[in-house]
Amino acid sequence: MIQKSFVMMKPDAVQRRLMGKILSCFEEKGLQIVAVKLMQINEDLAKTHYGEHADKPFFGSLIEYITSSPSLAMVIEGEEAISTIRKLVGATNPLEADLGTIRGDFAMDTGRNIIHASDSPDSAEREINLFFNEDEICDYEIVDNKLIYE
Ligand code: IDP
Ligand code: MG
Repeated sequence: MIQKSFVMMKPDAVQRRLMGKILSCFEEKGLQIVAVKLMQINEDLAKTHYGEHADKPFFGSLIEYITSSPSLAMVIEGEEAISTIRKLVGATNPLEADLGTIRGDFAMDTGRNIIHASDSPDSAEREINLFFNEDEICDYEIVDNKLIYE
């Protein structure tokens, strides 16, 4: 099933000038970028986005991290995009993430794990709506899809 997922390069990815490299991981896999926005996330938005973690001991430092500098918010589309992107991103703790994954290759610390990706269809829908207006998401035919999919 074709799905859309919400993906966000966190402030450390932007600061470390990794945006191009990480975007290439998704493009080279055959996924389709349908929205991109560099944005300074404010405290309210960060707290809403990470609401499920409000009671965790790391919540305060997570909000500080996510609001510290701009993030690159994206919507990425493709066959089974939500689980496929979670696999590309790798485990939450970069030291446990397999090599070849984005966190496994580019990060060292759970508190600086450079990227977010939706973990289910429900969270994808919630997060896409939280960060993007409908008219910011491009619905377009990408010509090489006939080479990517049978
Ligand atoms: P996920 O990003 O892989 O879905 P979650 O468990 O949903 O992982 O946690 C959300 C984010 O909160 C993580 O990506 C990471 O930035 C941060 N985080 C999670 N656990 C810890 C921790 O133990 N210490 C510091 N930050 C954490
Ligand atoms: Mg999560």
